[in-house]
Amino acid sequence: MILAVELYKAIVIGPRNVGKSSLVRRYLEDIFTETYNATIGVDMKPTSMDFPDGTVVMNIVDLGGQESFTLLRSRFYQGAHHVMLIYDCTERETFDQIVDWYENLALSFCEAEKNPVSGALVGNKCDLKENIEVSSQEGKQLADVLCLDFYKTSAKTGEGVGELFINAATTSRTRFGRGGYN
Ligand SMILES: Nc1nc2c(ncn2[C@@H]2O[C@H](COP(=O)(O)OP(=O)(O)OP(=O)(O)O)[C@@H](O)[C@H]2O)c(=O)[nH]1
Ligand SMILES: [Mg+2]
Repeated sequence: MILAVELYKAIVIGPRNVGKSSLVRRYLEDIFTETYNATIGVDMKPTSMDFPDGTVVMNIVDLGGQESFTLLRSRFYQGAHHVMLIYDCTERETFDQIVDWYENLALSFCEAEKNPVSGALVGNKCDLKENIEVSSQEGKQLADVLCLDFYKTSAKTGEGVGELFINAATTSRTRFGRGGYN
């Protein structure tokens, strides 16, 4: 029996400095660095995941969060099967921006896609327990309103990171079945 390969595109978005690239790095390379190197534009990282009934290749598209990339970013929204929308749970300002990010994303999707946005809202840096400004309960409530799954993560300790990316593959499979780009 020949097992099919399914191809999906997952985009990682959210304000600058919230830890998007760190989450991707933790998942793909299992490392964490304290120094901040802003993503200039976009960083694409394909990865494969084996399931009992076949392989998923997921192109992880990590988009720089700086204002100056707003226009560029929206081009990479097209064709996405899954979105990971990240905020920093120690910076309320980043949580307050999430609805705007979601609306921009939804606008691009409505123009270009048949399907509504689906994915996860992610409260990162949950290891910094003393500095939490946004509770998990608030995060979960907003995720429910936006019809997204909710994850609490730490790129530093690895908490929730594997689950987040496996969820990206499994929900893409559930929604788009075999195929993706095929
Ligand atoms: N304590 C802690 N620090 C984190 C965590 N994730 C990221 N950081 C730190 O936060 C800073 C920003 O991380 P990045 O992953 O570069 O953030 P980004 O969202 O990709 O930023 P842009 O590319 O500019 O949009 C770095 O100094 C990281 O070390 C985390 O889970 N816990
Ligand atoms: Mg980055």
